[in-house]
Amino acid sequence: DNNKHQWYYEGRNGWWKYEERSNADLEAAFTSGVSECLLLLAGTIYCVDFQNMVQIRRSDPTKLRRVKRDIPTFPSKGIAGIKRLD
Ligand code: V3L
Repeated sequence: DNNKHQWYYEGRNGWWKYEERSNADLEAAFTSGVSECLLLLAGTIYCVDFQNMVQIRRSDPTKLRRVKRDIPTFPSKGIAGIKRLD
């Protein structure tokens, strides 16, 4: 089931949800057992490393964020940089 889990990346003081397409790609890759997943986000390539649970910018590996896989109701800042309205 692809809607039981949500992937999150770390922001300054909380977690952002990945947008739907990236979330589906991450979930498919993770459940297939591969060690990483490449994402193209607004023209920038990122690698999500499932061993270390980090997202790394390919062109600058110092740009690293923690990622997590959790339930969809885990508190988040919003989706892919779009702030949650509350
Ligand atoms: N999905 C969407 N945008 C991303 C992602 C992603 N998985 N990864 C990086 N970016 P870096 P606060 C984030 C954006 O890691 O206030 C948030 O989505 C990233 O956006 O250095 O710190 C917010 O829009 C950043 O703008 O390669 O919580 C913004 O940061 C840019 O790519 C501020 O969030 C460079 O990220």
